[in-house]
Amino acid sequence: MLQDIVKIRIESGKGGEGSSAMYANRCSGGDGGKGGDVYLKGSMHTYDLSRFDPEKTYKALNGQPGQQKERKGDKVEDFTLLLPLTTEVYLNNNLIGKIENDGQVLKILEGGVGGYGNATLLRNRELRSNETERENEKGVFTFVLKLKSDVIFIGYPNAGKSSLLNELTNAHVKTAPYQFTTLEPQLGIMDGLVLMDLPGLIEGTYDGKGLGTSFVKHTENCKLVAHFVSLEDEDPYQSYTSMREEIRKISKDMFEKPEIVVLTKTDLVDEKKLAETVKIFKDNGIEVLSTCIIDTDAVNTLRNKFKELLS
Ligand SMILES: Nc1nc2c(ncn2[C@@H]2O[C@H](COP(=O)(O)OP(=O)(O)OP(=O)(O)O)[C@@H](O)[C@H]2O)c(=O)[nH]1
Ligand SMILES: [Mg+2]
Repeated sequence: MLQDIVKIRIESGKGGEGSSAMYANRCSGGDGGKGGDVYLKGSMHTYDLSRFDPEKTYKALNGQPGQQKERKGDKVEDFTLLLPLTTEVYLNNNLIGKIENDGQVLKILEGGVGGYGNATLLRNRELRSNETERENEKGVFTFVLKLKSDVIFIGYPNAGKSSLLNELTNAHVKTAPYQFTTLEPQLGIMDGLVLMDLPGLIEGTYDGKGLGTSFVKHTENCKLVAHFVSLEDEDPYQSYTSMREEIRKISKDMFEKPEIVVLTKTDLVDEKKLAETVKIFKDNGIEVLSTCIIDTDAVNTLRNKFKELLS
């Protein structure tokens, strides 16, 4: 399963303890060092959130204790968690940031400052050996991965979405002559454009039938919807309108995005049915293309159409 949401506890490091060392009968203990801060960093080499264990607390190192001869505790390394692109970051359910670019850094927790050594306390009588100084910061963070793509592939199961993703891109997604072969979003790259094949939708997906709607968050960032309709269907235009109705219920945002209809499996129908079907879509003002995985020219036409619509 694509791990696209996770909730974890994170803590920065506590400040190091102040030293109470004596040297030649004199207070000579140094201050504790600062605890580690916590950062999030975008990485294009991590693809999901499966590395995070919701049972675990992620914690930066504590600051080093102060040393004698007024030496301050050593600085510890900060703690950095790598996140895939694009990940939204929530603290107690409030959005506090978005990791969108490789190398982008977001500081989320500040390490505690070190406690006072006895030398500092002696010089500054107003200070007290205040343990709370060493307090670290803590929080429950939720990461939500929203995959980024240029085009999303939607349609009924078995329409041929994954087969075309494999033809158009570097992807090797499983295809099969039965429904719901694709269980989670699949990405492929076509001439620098990201195409995302989604699990098949059916009437009632919105009400929890089929594979559900948890994929919807991955559609937010896309620019174009490719709506696949199989010419095997008895009435492809009816299939199309039923699916549009379902999409409208699932996500208004997805419903309103620019869309192109791709009629698939042209090899399975005669010229007459193909021409009639294309005409019905065009008469209704819908942008439509027809294709088949063994027709290289038609696949290339589809490739160029995507590029044209996105340029
Ligand atoms: N004859 C013919 N069969 C095709 C064509 N495209 C795909 N198929 C077949 O149709 C079946 C379904 O294809 P998939 O690509 O798995 O369909 P899908 O839309 O991804 O299906 P789900 O993952 O279940 O949503 C497979 O057996 C494919 O080999 C085509 O152009 N012509
Ligand atoms: Mg599929």
